[in-house]
This record gives sequence, structure tokens and C-alpha cells, in this order.
Amino acid sequence: MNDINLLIGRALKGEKPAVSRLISLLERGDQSSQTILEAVFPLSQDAFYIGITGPPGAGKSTLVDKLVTQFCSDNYSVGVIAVDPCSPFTGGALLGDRVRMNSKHEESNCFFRSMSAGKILGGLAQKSKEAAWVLAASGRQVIVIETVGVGQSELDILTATDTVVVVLTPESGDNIQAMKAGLIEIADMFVINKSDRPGADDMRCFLGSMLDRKEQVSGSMAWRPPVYKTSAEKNSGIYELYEGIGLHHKYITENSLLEERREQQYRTELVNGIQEEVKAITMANIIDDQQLRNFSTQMRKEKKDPRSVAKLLTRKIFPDELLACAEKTLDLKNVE
Ligand SMILES: Nc1nc2c(ncn2[C@@H]2O[C@H](COP(=O)(O)OP(=O)(O)O)[C@@H](O)[C@H]2O)c(=O)[nH]1
Ligand SMILES: [Mg+2]
Repeated sequence: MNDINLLIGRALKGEKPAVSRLISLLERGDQSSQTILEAVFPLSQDAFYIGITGPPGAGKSTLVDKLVTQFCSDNYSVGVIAVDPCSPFTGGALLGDRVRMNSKHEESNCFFRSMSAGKILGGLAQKSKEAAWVLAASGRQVIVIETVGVGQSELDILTATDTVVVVLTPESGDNIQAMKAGLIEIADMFVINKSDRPGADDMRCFLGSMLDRKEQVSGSMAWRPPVYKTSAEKNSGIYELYEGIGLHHKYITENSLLEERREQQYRTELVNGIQEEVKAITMANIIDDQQLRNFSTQMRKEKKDPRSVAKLLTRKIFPDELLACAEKTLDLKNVE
């Protein structure tokens, strides 16, 4: 117990090995997790969270590297989390990223961490957010979260950030339709990276008309996502993007939108947490595996439909008052 408090103390002072340890403990769902979260969360709310997403190979990592350099040269301390949904195949590439990033920014205040589904117990999205809080509490003012824009879990991570940057390339035109619709919806700005290649302006037109259509349908946007052209590799357009990120931050801060986002996010976290707790407690109370198997066999023999049996079982463990309250919203009538 004392050890964990010592470790937390070191992490809060910004010591990288301690920060690293804390994130590993959270990843594993160690029993110290709650102590860690209670210590870091209150200190995590002043940081600025940037989400960088887009298809694999769009140049996100290269771009993040350039942005970090820019933030560092303006004396911001930065934490980077690269989230990889499919570790077994790309773990090597990410490790490469990490070595590259850490060696380059070693003397600076930058901290780089990759997280992949394979190593993690529990939801990747949840653990990434927890890791981001640790980084923020350790004194990093800017947290950059890089994620491949594919699944629901990545969307969950992005909605927890303050500014969402969607990175595309001139070649993305064909598969932009195939990209998750939600990703386009939550973009605060677009980047057409690899603009050293042909087609960047076509892509910009395409995005422009897409935003126009959206405005025709749902009215003009208070914040219309700007489109930046960059070449991360040739280091061009980076400063404009950096300034654009700053402008968005200013915009959401001045219009209380940051506050609104954080409020909404907190509520989502709370509901998710409650759902998980209720599920865990319910399952622990109902039946263990062997009993469930026997019971299941029995019920099947009796030709009871599984849904009704599930309802009956669940109702048994909640107190009557709770069920009475829920009766209005749940269909409890047909339960025996
Ligand atoms: N031509 C060109 N190549 C780039 C640019 N940015 C990144 N790349 C290359 O694209 C590949 C994928 O980059 P990476 O940053 O790992 O992409 P990520 O998967 O989105 O993180 C690498 O070989 C980079 O060198 C760019 O602006 N122009
Ligand atoms: Mg990458």
C-alpha cells in the first residue's frame, strides 16, 4: 500500500519510470487501480487532449512526431499515447515508433507510450483514457492520443478528447465512404497529409463539398472543420496545423464548449462504470459456471425459453423496491 503511494508520488513529480509503472498497473487491472485513479483523476483535468485519427499508413505517427516537436519548442510538456487495436500484427511497428519517439524527445518533457489490445485486460478505450489521465497528472500539459480510425472502441477514445484531428491522404478519396461515418461526424479538423503527392487539392475539394452538403442538410456549423494540407515527411504545413489546433482550443474554451464536452464525457464514463459494476455484481451473485451449465441443461429439458429464464433469474437478485421502480421502464409483467 505504501509502495503504491510512493510510486504515485514519484509519477506526480513527473518521473518517467514511475509514470510507466502506473500505466502498466492500470493496464493489468491491478488491485491498486482504484488508488491510482483516485490520485490522478483530480490532477488530469487541466490538460489539453488531442485525438489524432485516420486510416493506417496515413502518416499519423510521423505527423504526431512533428507536432510534438512544435509543442516542445514552445515549452509545453507533452504525453503521447499510440493506441493499437490489433497488436499481434503491428506491435513491431509500434515498438519502432516508440523507440523513434523516445530517443528523439528524450531530453524533453515528452513521454511516449503505446497501448495495444493484446496486453490489456478490459476495454482498450477505457485503459487508454486512464493512461492519458496518468500522463496529465504527471505534469504533461498536452496529451496526444493517436488511434487508427476504425472501430467503436477508437470512437470512444476520440470522444474523450478535446480536439479531434482526422488525418487523410490524397489517396483516401476512394475509401472515405467506407470509413466509419461517425469518424467524419466527430472531426474538428481535417488534415490531408502526404500533400507532396498528387491529388491533395482534389481531396480538399471533396472534403469541402462534403461539409457543404452537411451544412445544407443540418444548417450552418458554428465551427466548420478546417482542412489543412501537410507533408509530415517534408515538414511542411505543420506550423499551420499547430496553429489551427490552438485556434480550436481557444474556440472551445471561450464558448464553454470544453466545459460542455467534459461534462458530457464525465456522464458517459459514469454510466459506463455503473453498467460494468452492475454486471460484475450481478454475475457474481447469480451462479457460477458449473451451476449455470446444470441449470441451463435443466431449463432446456423443460423447454423454457432462455430469455424468460434469464429475466426470472435476474429479477431474483434485486430487491423488490428496485424492481418496482424499474417496472415503469422495463417489461416485467410477463415474468412469472
Ligand atoms: N510521401 C509522404 N510519405 C509520408 C508522409 N508522412 C508519412 N509518410 C510515410 O508514410 C508511412 C506511414 O507513416 P506512419 O506515420 O507510420 O503512418 P500511421 O500508420 O498513420 O501512423 C511511412 O513510411 C512514412 O514515412 C508524407 O507527408 N509524405
Ligand atoms: Mg502510427
